[in-house]
Amino acid sequence: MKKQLTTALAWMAIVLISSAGSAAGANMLYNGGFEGPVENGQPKGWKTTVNRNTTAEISLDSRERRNGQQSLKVAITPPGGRVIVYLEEAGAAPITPGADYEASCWIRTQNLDYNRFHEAPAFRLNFRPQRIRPGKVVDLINKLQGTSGWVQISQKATAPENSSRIHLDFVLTSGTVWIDDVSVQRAQ
Ligand SMILES: [Ca+2]
Repeated sequence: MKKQLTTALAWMAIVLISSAGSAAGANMLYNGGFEGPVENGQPKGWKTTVNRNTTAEISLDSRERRNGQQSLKVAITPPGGRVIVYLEEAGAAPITPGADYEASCWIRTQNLDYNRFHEAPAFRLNFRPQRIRPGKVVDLINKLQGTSGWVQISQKATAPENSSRIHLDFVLTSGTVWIDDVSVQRAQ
């Protein structure tokens, strides 16, 4: 009887570890596909901020999506400005300091451009409270110029010793961007 109980506890431990997302290959983001509900005007697990003097429309789009029922759509009117879409603290499982992580997303763009300050749209990966310097940044103009349709963008980073969570965001400047299937995984 005692042995059976020990086996059951061992099983529970395995299930708990894998559901916390620390196993390699599991997506640590809870709403990376933007399928969750809208809470306080924001997609669950995410926050969006629109800078002053920026005209933007942010919505969940059920027509243009890579997976599931919807994607996040951000449409910024020329001459552009700055919208930040960032992962909320509670939007991902905690990380293991010293481990390697790969962040990936799928993006589709239309009339993507710099803003009036010549700032480029970007997909950024970092950690908190301790950050990596420099942080990982993919310039979306550089990566997506001349493309149409959904494109996958990935980047890797090692979590610093005093970090406990991922900081992931999109800086959007001008034009329309659809984002779907965002994931962060332990690198294999
Ligand atoms: Ca989706």
